[in-house]
Amino acid sequence: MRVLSLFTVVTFPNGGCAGASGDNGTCMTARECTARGGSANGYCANGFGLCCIFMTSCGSSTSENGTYFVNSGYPSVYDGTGSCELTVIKSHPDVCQIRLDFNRFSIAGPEQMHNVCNQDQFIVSGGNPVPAICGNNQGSHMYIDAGIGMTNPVKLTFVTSGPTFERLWKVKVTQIPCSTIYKADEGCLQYYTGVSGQLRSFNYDPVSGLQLSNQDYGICVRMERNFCGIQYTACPDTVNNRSRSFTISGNSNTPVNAMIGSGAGPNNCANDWLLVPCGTNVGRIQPAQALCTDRICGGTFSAELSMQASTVLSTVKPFRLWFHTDNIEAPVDVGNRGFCLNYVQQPCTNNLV
Ligand SMILES: *[C@@H]1O[C@H](CO)[C@@H](O)[C@H](O)[C@H]1NC(C)=O
Ligand SMILES: *[C@@H]1O[C@H](CO)[C@@H](O)[C@H](O)[C@H]1NC(C)=O
Ligand SMILES: *[C@@H]1O[C@H](CO)[C@@H](O)[C@H](O)[C@H]1NC(C)=O
Ligand SMILES: [Ca+2]
Repeated sequence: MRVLSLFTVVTFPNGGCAGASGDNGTCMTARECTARGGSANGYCANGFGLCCIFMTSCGSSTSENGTYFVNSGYPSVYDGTGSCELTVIKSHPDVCQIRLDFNRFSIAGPEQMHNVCNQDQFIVSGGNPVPAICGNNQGSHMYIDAGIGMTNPVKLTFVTSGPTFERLWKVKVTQIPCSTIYKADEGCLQYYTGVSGQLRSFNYDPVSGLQLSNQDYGICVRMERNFCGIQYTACPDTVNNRSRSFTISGNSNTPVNAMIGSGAGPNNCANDWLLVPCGTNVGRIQPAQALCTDRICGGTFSAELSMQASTVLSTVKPFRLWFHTDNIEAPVDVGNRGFCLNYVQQPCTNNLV
């Protein structure tokens, strides 16, 4: 029989753990958790450690990996105005990116003429340029470039102003080491993995979400092994008679065809667009590079001037889209929801290389 003396010290690695509440934390001793400002929430390391959760709100700073940044009064809603800021300090010089997961994200949406976030805003500063967003973004994420070494900290700010609104947010802040394979590619505000998935613009909601103005960012899909192309299809829209799951320009209260290209003119995408590199409708012959269509806008998702939505294939690698909007909507662009696309990667057969 093994006897543990009173003086045996049990050690275990400070790994990630799932707390009893469903939040994720870091496994450590009770004493360490208290010293670092966390709160113990269930056991880990076979009962030798406690799952220490870090949750913080306005005016604080954190260097703890996996910190949850919540609104003042969380889990109750916050209906006040002001500015609520979290400073994120690298836990280690070898941290290159910060991943933000919007577990809860409901703040006032944009004004309804030009869809500009001028009441409430979520602002990220200190990293790569990130467009300000607002509205409802639960389930969405962002990757922030934190630079190399101990650079300026990244700051996350919720600005709330304007009329009464039941705001709620809970943003998980994960620090990603430079050396890991799950780091996002350079220049991707959003980074998706997996053979299939769904991409949505910020504040997308088929019922009442409005496409946000002043956006300009990359959306990347990791090329999985043995996949050579990617197909995008507008998501099903179960609430509108005519699908609004791809409505980027035009008056969406009436049917609007797909528009393509970058020139000026009514059927071009000079102002707001989704760039799908060399996108072609499935079943069409891939054009020569010089004839590629890149920008798609309008109110129908297709790589051709059409009223009929289509699945669009792109074989340009790596897989990435770019979304751009200017700061004008009315009177030409009305009721646009932005986009929701389902993607499926295509295997390196069927003439895809
Ligand atoms: C905890 O981690 C799991 C696994 O990564 C994830 O699916 C879940 O959403 C996380 N929960 C929270 C509240 O962050
Ligand atoms: C932060 O936690 C995640 C898992 O939640 C882990 O993958 C990552 O390596 C951790 N970052 C650091 C700097 O330890
Ligand atoms: C859909 O069309 C029907 C019949 O034209 C109309 O009554 C209904 O209000 C429409 N619904 C929406 C959400 O536009
Ligand atoms: Ca616009």
